[in-house]
Amino acid sequence: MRRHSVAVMGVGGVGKTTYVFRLLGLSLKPRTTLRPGIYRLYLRDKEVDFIDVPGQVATEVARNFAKAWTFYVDLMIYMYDLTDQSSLYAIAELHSALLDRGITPYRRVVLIGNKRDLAEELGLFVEGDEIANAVGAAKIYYMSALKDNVEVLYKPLEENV
Ligand SMILES: Nc1nc2c(ncn2[C@@H]2O[C@H](COP(=O)(O)OP(=O)(O)OP(=O)(O)O)[C@@H](O)[C@H]2O)c(=O)[nH]1
Ligand SMILES: [Mg+2]
Repeated sequence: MRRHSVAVMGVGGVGKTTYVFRLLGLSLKPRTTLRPGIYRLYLRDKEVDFIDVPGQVATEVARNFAKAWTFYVDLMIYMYDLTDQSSLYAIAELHSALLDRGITPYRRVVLIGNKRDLAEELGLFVEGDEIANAVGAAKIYYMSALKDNVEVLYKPLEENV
């Protein structure tokens, strides 16, 4: 079985751990992540190590990632909150903080705009195209890690690892 590594990064509160827990089939409600976590999950014939890092601000997220994982990942998932423009801009900052640390961070990168349910409710939907281009993301996924069916949540993995 081939092993793959995936990391999800974004500033505090965008829904990274919620996403990981849903992929694992856990019904726990996460608290603020305090230290990096690595979770193993299985995707058909693939074994995937999934890295979830804490951090309130971009530079801290980059630092935590560097601590947890010093070599490259197959897939980097940058996540932001669709209702929070600053969480999207933080991705660009996060990205350059990683490059500054001399980490060649990934083979492939995608962007997830999370909290789609909330964005629709509030009528506030921050589109990610520009930042996706800036960081070289292959694709953008809009979803609700909290409410979508798990098949929707698996798409970024199925299509990119
Ligand atoms: N409405 C809505 N809330 C969400 C969604 N995903 C996550 N949340 C909520 O957002 C809050 C933060 O979620 P977490 O998964 O802890 O966020 P995180 O990115 O892991 O945050 P840190 O661990 O601090 O970096 C929680 O209250 C979640 O229930 C979503 O898709 N929709
Ligand atoms: Mg977390």
